Amino acid sequence: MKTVYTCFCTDIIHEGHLNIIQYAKKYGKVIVGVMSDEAMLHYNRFPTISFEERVQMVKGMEDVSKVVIQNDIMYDKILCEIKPNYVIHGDNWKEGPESAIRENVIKNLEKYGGELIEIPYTYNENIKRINKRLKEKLAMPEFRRKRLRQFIKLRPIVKTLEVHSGLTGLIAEKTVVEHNGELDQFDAMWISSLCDSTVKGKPDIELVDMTSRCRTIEDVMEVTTKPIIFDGDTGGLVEHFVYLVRTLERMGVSAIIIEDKTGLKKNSLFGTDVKQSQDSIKNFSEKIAAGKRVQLTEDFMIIARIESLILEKGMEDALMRAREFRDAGADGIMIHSRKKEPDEILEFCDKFRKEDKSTPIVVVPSSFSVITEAELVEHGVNIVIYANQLTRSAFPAMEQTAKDILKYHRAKEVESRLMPIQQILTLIDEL
Ligand code: SPV
Ligand code: MG
Repeated sequence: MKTVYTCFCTDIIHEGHLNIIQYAKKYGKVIVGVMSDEAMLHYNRFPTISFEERVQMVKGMEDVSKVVIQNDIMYDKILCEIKPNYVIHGDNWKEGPESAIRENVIKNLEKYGGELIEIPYTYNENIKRINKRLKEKLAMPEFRRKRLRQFIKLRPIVKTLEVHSGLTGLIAEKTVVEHNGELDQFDAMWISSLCDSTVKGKPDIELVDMTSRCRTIEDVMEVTTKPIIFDGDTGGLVEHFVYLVRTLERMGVSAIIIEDKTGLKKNSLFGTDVKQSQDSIKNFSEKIAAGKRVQLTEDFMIIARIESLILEKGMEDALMRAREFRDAGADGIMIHSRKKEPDEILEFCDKFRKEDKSTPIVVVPSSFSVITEAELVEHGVNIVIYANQLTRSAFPAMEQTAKDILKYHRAKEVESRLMPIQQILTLIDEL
């Protein structure tokens, strides 16, 4: 009997999936692959049920002869293993990043004479509603909050993009690329103090108050599902910090990063060009411990950011602080540098990892942007934050547009650089 293969990366079975199975069974014995969490995270939404539950769900389907695990997005390995006569898929993958998967399937089927069957993708009001409900579930505080910890476990490195509005949130949420046969997307979002201030035309000196910063979080949360890491600057007074932890935790933020500075905070990328003072280990440890004490869930993370390298206090000081802050309860360590080369960051990571195998390390490669994610993984980094690149790319583009309109006394000359209205409209989901 001939075999037909299809891969499901879904956490709910709806009529679209049933259609595929009904169609498939006409061709032979139906084998369904369940895509692993790790593979799904490269391009799909986060599963709302566990991998084991997804396997059980598919096993329970009528007309499915066999369930296998598909560990990769691409089909090379699975098709080589089971060599089905047919692969069946909805025709919705002909466009966009998923077309790379389609090409991969065709290439692999050609190797042994297998055939691809494409059937019209079922998309109706009911399926739309189901998808929307799943998305809304992912956005709920109790689901969103814990997702950063889940990502740290599932991803070699958690890729985090700065966002400061609903629109930038949508970019972090929806951008998926295909490059060299691989698909990828961002995992998490960073609410930067620098960009949240800059977009308001304010300096990054803890001037934008928490009500306003929480409003930014709300704007982002309203239209996204990915987990949020909040830049909490110094965390302020301990007496205020504990309230902030509660607020963020309740909102569904996954982590706050606070830096061991005191007094009037200036942006770290000024380094020693401006006066900045580092907090004592004792004070800062107390702040971390106070935050951990008031936290109500196991999900929320307080990450300690060490400014010793920025302030040229040396590697030993940075390492000592890392140990102390971790022992005070910090759920992770962010180490920062403004050097062009990543050497001191990597030295810190290597030394810290030698003595501590598990505390997550966070790195923000703004000035040492040469470093790749693969290199960071090699040195034990768990989270990479692209902290300001969206803002820095938008500003020059907007400024140039403004200049050109002034210059030409009309907008025609800038038109070719602009996103078509139709495209910007489709970025925004309607209820
Ligand atoms: C931010 O994005 O606000 C940060 C990172 O704190 S940095 O600007 O590099 O200090
Ligand atoms: Mg900041």
